Amino acid sequence: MTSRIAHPLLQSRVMDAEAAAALIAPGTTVGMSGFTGAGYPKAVPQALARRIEAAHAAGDPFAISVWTGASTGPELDGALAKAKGIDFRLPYNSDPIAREQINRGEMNYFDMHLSQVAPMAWQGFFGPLDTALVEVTAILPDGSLVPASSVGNNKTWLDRAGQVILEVNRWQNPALEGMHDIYYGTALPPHRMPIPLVRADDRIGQPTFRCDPARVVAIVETDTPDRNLPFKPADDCAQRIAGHLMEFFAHEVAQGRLPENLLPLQSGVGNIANAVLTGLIDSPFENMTAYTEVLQDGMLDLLTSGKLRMASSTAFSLSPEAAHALNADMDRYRERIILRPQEISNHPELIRRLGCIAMNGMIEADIYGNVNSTHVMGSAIQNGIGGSGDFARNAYISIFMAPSTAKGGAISTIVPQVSHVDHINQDVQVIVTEQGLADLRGLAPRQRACLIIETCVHPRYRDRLADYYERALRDSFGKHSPSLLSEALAWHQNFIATGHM
Ligand code: 0RQ
Repeated sequence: MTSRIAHPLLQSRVMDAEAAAALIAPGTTVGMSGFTGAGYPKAVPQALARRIEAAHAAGDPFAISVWTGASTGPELDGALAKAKGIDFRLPYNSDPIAREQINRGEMNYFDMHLSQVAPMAWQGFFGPLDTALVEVTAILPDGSLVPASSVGNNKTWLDRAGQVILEVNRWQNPALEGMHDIYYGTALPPHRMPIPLVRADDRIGQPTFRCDPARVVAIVETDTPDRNLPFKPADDCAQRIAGHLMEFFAHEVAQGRLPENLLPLQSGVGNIANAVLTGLIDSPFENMTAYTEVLQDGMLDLLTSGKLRMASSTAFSLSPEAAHALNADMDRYRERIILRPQEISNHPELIRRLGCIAMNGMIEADIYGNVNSTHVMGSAIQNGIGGSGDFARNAYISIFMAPSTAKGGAISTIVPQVSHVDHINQDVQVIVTEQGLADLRGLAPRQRACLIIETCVHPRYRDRLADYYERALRDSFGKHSPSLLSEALAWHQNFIATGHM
């Protein structure tokens, strides 16, 4: 039972999930592991949810603040949200139950750049961290911890928390040991030093987390897989987006603006991003590298194909089949995958230095190239900005992609004005839909508008958008970024009123 816990003192801290959950008090803050459905604690959050439900049934208030790396799984966000046990959440959520509560105004959600979570926690902006609840693969004889399938903010939670609860998950492959690179050199101003990483495959840290065994109050053993959701097979739309991007990359190489093996790739969450990576398998590009935050099926396939030499990430986000393939061949992948803390995987200094090619999904873009990644109809959160802002602003090329319509064509993803801005036009260099790719680099707002309308908009909406733009050009208060203020958000208002833009 305790073979994964090689530290004698820590063996004596093993208990069941109920006993561990009893150590988390109402009103406290828990820093949990977990990033895009990988490496999150699975037993204690569910036991805590049961405890919270019992407290509520007895008429007692009980809620906690939850900090994580990014999204987790139904056993964590889902269970705690269902119990109405979270009153504050940061920094990224994709759980549908939590999303509903956030959008009903019942849960406070601080959606923030993923690279900034750890530094801000160190600065003390968020208040004290009472408990770190972290899933690990194993505990070594010296008490150091072998991370699991994500690193996220775990180093910071383990360093900062008043007490530590560990879940040792036997499902996590012991051969993960040695894959991680945990950097302990970050500091706050005025003591910050350059981070000594100059290539995507540099290792600058150590393979394990440090953790003083005296601060570990509970260890729970588990055996449950990560969330591991399947991806949709790439449909015609995703394949066309991937095709436009392959052409663009080939063109950039031909122009001498990208090397033949491209530059370190960053790829965001979702089915389109996954399809683009799969598209790269049949591309002429060899010996590629990735410096990204989430490693999806497409990237694993790219590694397997040999086209991708190595990938640096902070987490996996795999389908059950891909997780199985990874686990079956972990010794081989360990040489070519590095998992780092998210403050390093998403660090602006490193993204800028490496010259990443950032490829992220979007909800909508406007004719000037402002991008909304997070909000539906200006007020309902979908997921969060995640790492898209860290990468978009600092990338060598910043690309946003989406189908040109959503909800069966009722919505145009290219609109007169975005209903919420995550990425200002200065951070958006390329927009691609299945209709085409707009390279916006070096273009002024009016030039951008013409190119986006001509290239990216679905034919069903093109004439209306061109008409809006022409009238804006004629009647707008200023002519730098022409806009009809009373009409710019009318498409969204139409959708809310009629179900169609
Ligand atoms: O809703 O599920 O109810 O049908 O939004 O859209 O088309 O499934 O696309 O999975 O690629 O996600 C921007 C959300 C795209 C994602 C976003 C509706 C659509 C559907 C999802 P349904 P799709 P994807 C690194 C990078 C921010 C974080 C980020 C995201 C749902 O890419 O969260 O980039 N990005 N992180 O129907 C209304 C529109 C819509 C719309 C789509 N214009 N209006 N609804 N939808 N467009 C990783 C991390 O940071 C962890």
